[in-house]
Amino acid sequence: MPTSPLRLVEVTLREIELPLKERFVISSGWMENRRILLLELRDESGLTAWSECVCGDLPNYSPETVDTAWLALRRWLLPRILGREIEGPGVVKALLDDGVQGHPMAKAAIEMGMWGLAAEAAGVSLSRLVGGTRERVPTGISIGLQASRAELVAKARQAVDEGYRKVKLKISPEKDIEYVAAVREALGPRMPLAVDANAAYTLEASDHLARLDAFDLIMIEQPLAAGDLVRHARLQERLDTPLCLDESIVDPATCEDMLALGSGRIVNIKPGRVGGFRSARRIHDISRDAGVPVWCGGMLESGIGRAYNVALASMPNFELPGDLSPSARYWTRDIVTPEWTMSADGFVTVPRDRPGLGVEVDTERVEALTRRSETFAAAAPGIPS
Ligand code: OSB
Ligand code: MG
Repeated sequence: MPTSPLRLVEVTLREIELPLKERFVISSGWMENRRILLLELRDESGLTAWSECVCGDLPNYSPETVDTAWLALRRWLLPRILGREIEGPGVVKALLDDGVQGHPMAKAAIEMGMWGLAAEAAGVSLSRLVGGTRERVPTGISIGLQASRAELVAKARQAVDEGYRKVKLKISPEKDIEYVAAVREALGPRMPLAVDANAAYTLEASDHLARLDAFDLIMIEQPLAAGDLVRHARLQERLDTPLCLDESIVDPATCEDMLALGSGRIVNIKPGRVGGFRSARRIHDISRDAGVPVWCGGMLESGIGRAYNVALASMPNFELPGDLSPSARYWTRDIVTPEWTMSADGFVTVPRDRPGLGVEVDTERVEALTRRSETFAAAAPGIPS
C-alpha cells in the first residue's frame, strides 16, 4: 500500500512502570514491575502515533535493555530521523542501520512508530497497511516457570478453560521433563503444547532433550544459545519434535541461515527483536516460501506493543497461535482503551476498520505511570530540505 512521505518533528521518550499481576519467570531471568519504554511520535501535519520499545530491565533475553535503548535512541537514532523527509516506513530501517550496529529493539521502536504514523496518515488500520488478511488471530499463552508441578498444572488447566489455543511452558534444566509430563497428562493428548527454554541448554543435553519427544509437543523453542545455529541443526537431527527459533532469528539473513542449515522448522517472529516491521515481514515471506510456519511472539508488551503484534499476526503465514494474551492476563489495567480481550474460543479480534493502532492510549494514566521523559524536536521542524 503506497503511503505519503513523513517528517517527524517531535518524539517523546517515556519510561513508565507497570506492575505485572504476577512475576514472570523464564530460565534466564524474571520480570515483575515491567519497565516500559514508550515513544510518542509527531509528524509535521500534527498526527501522532505511539510505539513501544520491547526491551526489558536486564540484558538476559537480549543484550538490549530499557537503559541502553534510551541511550541509543537519544544519541544516535532519533537525530538521524527527526526533521528528515522519509519516503515511507519501509525505508526507516536502512536509515537507522547506516553506521549503527545492533540495537534492533531501539530501532524497531522508531520504525514501528513510523508504520503506526503512516497508517494514521493513510486512514487505514495498521493490519491493512502491513498486508494483514485475518479478521482475528488465534492466541496462545506463555506460562512462566512455576515453583511446583502442581502449580504449573493448575495454570495450564486454567489457560485451557479460558480458551487458549496453545499452551507454552517455560522450561529450564531443573524444571523440564517431569513438569512437561505432568501437564501433558493433565491436558490430554490433543491440546497443542509447546515448551520454551530461552537458551538454557547446550548441545551436550541432546539425549536429555530427546526425552521431550515423548510428549508430542508442537515445538521446542530456543533450547540452545542465540548464536548456535549449527548446534541447533545438530540437535534437530536428533529430535522428532520441531525446533522453533526465537532469540537466534535477529534479521532475515539469520532466518535464511536457519533454513539452509536445518536449525529449526518453525519461526517465532517478534518485530522488536528483528528491528521492526520491514524485517518481520521479510522473515514472514522467506518462511512462507520455504513452507515454514511462523507465529508472533510476545515480550509482555503493554496494549501499545500488542497493537503492533496483533496487526503483524494478521498476515497470512502466521499460522500458529501467537503469544498474544489479552490485557487482563498481564495488567490490572492496561494503558489503552479498549483493552485487548480474547474470545471464549481463544481469538483476539484485529481492529481492521479503525485507522492506525485501533486503540486509544490512556494518556492520563501514562502520565501518572511515567518515571522519566524527554522530548526531542527537529532542528527546523517542517522546513523542507
Ligand atoms: O521467550 O518468548 C519469550 C517474555 C519475555 C521474554 C521472552 C519471552 C517472553 C514470553 C512472554 O514468552 C510472551 C508474552 O508476551 O505473553
Ligand atoms: Mg521465546
